Amino acid sequence: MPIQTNDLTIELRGDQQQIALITLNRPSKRNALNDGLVLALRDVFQGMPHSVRAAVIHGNGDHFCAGLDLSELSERNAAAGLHHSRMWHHALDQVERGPVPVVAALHGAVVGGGLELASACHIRVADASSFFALPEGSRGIFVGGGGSVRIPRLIGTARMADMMFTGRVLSAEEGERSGLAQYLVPQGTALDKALELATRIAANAPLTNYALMQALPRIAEQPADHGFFTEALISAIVQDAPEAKARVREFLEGRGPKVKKQ
Ligand code: 1HE
Repeated sequence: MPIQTNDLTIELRGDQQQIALITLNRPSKRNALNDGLVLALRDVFQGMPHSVRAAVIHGNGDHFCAGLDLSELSERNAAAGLHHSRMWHHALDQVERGPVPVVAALHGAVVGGGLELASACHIRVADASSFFALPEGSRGIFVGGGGSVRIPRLIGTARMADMMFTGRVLSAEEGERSGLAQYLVPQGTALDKALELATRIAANAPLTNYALMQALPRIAEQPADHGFFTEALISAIVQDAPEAKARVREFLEGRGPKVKKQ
């Protein structure tokens, strides 16, 4: 049964309700993120049902997301702006470091705060209609939803600076080539592909997914020597789980899946 919270819908899918399909549902405003929608995103991830093992976020209508709702920007002073940005950080942190891996299904505009939201997800699938931009540069503002941290990790500082300095709009192909999206699929198929990936992710041992979400990004920020040590700790914990032992045993007994060329 779908749960409706303002402009955000959550629907549980799969035979064990293990997939959460989260829909930005404000198509008349191109899914622009007003405060209510950002807070609803936070609440959805904080209150994720225990059955859920992976989530997909997509946008209703012709676009994934037009970014910050600019109509709420005008009267904000510096202090309010600071708190507003921190509110976005907190909400998108629930996506990135929250309970489950998240796949973003992208189409149409993935711009400004919409790109910041997509960057907080763990995998991005773009269909051929997708385009990526950071119009903050030309609007006289700056990213405030974690984009300056997350986007350079995907595409590098130089590409992000180019997008903001020049208003460059990347096509779906350019987005995929530069690292904004990990999958490029035909128009209209991003959601299907994202659901397929989420179903695969949901079948992993939960501790493996936990390590990928919590340890991998932290290791990437550590000096190499610390990273190797953290890796040893987390890999020891993950392999100790009964589920890991059972999966390895299945393979050794000829029952586990082999790695197949795609
Ligand atoms: C909006 C917004 C919005 C659309 N805030 N209302 N983001 C931007 O600078 C992108 C601004 N939007 C656009 O460039 C275009 O709307 C799109 C390329 C996304 C889509 O174009 P289109 O032709 O399909 O739609 P439209 O006719 O431009 O917009 C339809 C309606 O949505 C219209 O309202 P209406 O009442 O006249 O029907 C638009 O005003 C409204 N709309 N986008 C408010 N963003 C944490 S900091 C993040 C900082 C940022 O994200 S800055 C970048 C903001």
